[in-house]
Amino acid sequence: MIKLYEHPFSPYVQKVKIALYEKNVPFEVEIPNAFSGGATDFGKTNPRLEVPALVDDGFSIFDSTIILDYIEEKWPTPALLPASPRERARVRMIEDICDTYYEAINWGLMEIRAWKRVTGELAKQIEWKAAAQTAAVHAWLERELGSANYFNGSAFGYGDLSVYPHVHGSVVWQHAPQAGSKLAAWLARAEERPSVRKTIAATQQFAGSMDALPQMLESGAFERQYRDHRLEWMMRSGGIEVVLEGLKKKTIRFSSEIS
Ligand SMILES: N[C@@H](CCC(=O)N[C@@H](CS)C(=O)NCC(=O)O)C(=O)O
Repeated sequence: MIKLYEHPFSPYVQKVKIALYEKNVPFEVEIPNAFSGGATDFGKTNPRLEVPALVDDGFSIFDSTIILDYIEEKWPTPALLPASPRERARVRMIEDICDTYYEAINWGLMEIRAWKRVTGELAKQIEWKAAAQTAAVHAWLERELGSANYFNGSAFGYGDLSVYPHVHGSVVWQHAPQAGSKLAAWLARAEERPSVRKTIAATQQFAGSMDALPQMLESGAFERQYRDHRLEWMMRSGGIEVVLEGLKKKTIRFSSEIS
C-alpha cells in the first residue's frame, strides 16, 4: 500500500491526492508528528521535513512535482498530462507559477489571519497587497484558460489539479474568483470531480484547529518554515518585521539542514 505523509490543508498534498484519486490508486495517509510540534524521525522519509512525501514499497519520494511525475509514470492510465510536448510544457508552467508565486499569497494570508503574526495597520497593508496580487493572478489564470473548459484542454487533468488547490485557498480566504468569470465557471466544474471533493472533504475535520494556532506559536511548540518564495513574499509584501520578529522568537525556521 502506498503511504502519503500529508497535511490535508497543504495545497501540494492536495495536488497529489487528486492525482491518486483520479487514477484509482489506493493509499493510506499519515500526518507527521512534527506538524503538531512532536518529536519525529520524519527526516528519514523526507530530509526537507515537508509534506507531501510518498512512500511506495519502502521508496520515499518528496516534492509534489516529482511525486506527480512518479505517479504518472507508474500508473499511466488514465493519463493526466496532455499528449503533446508543447501542451505538457504549458501545464507544467502553469503549475510552476501556482506553486512558486500563487501559493505564497495564500500562505501569507494564513500567517496573518490564522497564526496572527501581525495585527493592526501592518496587517491591513499586507492584506491589501495579497488581495491585489490574488486578483492579478486570477486574471492571468483566466487568460491561460482562454476558451477551454479545463486548464488541460478539453478534459480535467494535470493543469487543473495544479491550479485547483490554490484557487480553493483563495476561496477560503474570501478572495474567490470574480462571479461570472471563466475562472469561477472552471472552479465549479472542477468541484464536481469526486477526486476534488474527497480531497477537500478531508480538510473539514481540521477546520476548528485554526483557533489553536496563535497559542501554539506563542508556546514555541512549532517553528514555521520560511523559505524561498514564501520568505520572499513576506519580505516584499511588507512583512520584513514579521520575519525578524519570528527569527528572534524562534517561531520561524529556514529550510532544514541536510545531514
Ligand atoms: N516544493 C514542495 C513544497 C512542499 C511544502 O512546502 N510543504 C509544506 C506544507 S504546505 C510543508 O511541509 N512545510 C513544512 C513546515 O511548514 O514546517 C512540494 O511541491 O511538495
